[in-house]
Amino acid sequence: MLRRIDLSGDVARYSARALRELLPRAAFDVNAALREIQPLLDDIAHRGTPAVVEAVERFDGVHLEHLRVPESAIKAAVEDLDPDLRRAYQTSIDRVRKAHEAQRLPEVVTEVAPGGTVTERYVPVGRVGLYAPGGLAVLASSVIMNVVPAQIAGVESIALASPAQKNSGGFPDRGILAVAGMLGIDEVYAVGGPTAIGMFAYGTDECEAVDMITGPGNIYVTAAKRAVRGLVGIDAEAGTTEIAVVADNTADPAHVAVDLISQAEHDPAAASVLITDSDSLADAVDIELEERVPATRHAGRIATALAGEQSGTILVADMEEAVAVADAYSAEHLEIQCTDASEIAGRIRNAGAIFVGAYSPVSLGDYCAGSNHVLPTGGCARHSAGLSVHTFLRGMHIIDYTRSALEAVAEDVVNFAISEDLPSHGEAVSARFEAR
Ligand code: HSO
Ligand code: ZN
Repeated sequence: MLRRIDLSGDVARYSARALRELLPRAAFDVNAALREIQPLLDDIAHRGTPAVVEAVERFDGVHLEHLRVPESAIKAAVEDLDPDLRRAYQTSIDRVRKAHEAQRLPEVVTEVAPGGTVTERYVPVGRVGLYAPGGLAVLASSVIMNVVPAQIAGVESIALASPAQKNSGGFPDRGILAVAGMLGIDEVYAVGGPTAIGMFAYGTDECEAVDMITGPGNIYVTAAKRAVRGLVGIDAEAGTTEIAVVADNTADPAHVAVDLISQAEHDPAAASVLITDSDSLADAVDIELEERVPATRHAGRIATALAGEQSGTILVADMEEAVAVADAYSAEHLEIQCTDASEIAGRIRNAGAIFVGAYSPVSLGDYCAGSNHVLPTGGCARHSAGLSVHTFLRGMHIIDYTRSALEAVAEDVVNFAISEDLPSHGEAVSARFEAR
């Protein structure tokens, strides 16, 4: 079922970059999507609300009198929640809060020289727009993953946008509304896709412009975020989801298979990659996949994702090669299902998040582990982290020197400035100590 790429014994011959070229990965042409949606963004920038209303009508088939969802609809969604689902939402919220509390950054004052301090202060972004996609799966869990870190960071104003659903009376999905209500978010817009990104970035008379936009979405949402970046801050660009599993012959092939299937369920373009030193495990996983995929609810897109260019099994000689391949691939989600899983996990440098051992599947992290599920895709885990409290904080230096502290360093500033042919920079310091 999964195509095989046999690198066993060869891994050390390649640089990480060359290795990356050999590994499966989906092509993701954001700039082509950007060309398609630029006129929409320009229209929203110029005409505001009417442009948003027309776009919602065109793309979602819903005519909105107001973009903003009334608070009564949010309250009703919370009240109507099935008790079991409410408990699941609450478990997720509680655990995500608990784990993200650890990401708070304290203010640090450093006395660099006697009388001269530099303070590292973290200031939350003022207003954030969170996007929760509709599409193939409407993900209420993503609202939790975005809102909780923003709230812990201290963001004062949080707006949420999610596509109007035809079968929800023109409101966003009820699960999304319910989670928003449970999190205390009352500013919700029934606007989806790149339209929502334009609305947040440029602002309209109904929705004040934001300082930062976060949240996942399809390639058009990603393209829109790329287009407005700079005008507003954005989190990392989200691509299609991916899972890599490092497994040896002690792994349970059924566990590996169900996890590969779980993320393939998101999208026909999702990537499921197995990295193993065991031919027999690779065969057993293939057998499990053959048996299980047809019985899944979304068999069509799962089969497409698993058979796609972006998925496959990478055969390696040993765990050392497995670690090198996993690092080169830099998966959004990396599972380690082998002996000494936590030791192997400790050697990994590039991954959005690492799921250790037989009982930490990615889908636990998608909902209820406490970890964040907004993670870098497409190899971006080499240089970027997932969404966190830090995403919503800006470090700021506060510089406070006394007269004598400045005087003590004045000569160094003057000499440095002269060397750059910027003598007035030096004079700004020395003038303070000249007799007048
Ligand atoms: N695996 C997705 C997140 C998600 N899964 C939400 C289910 N719901 C990207 O990390
Ligand atoms: Zn998922």
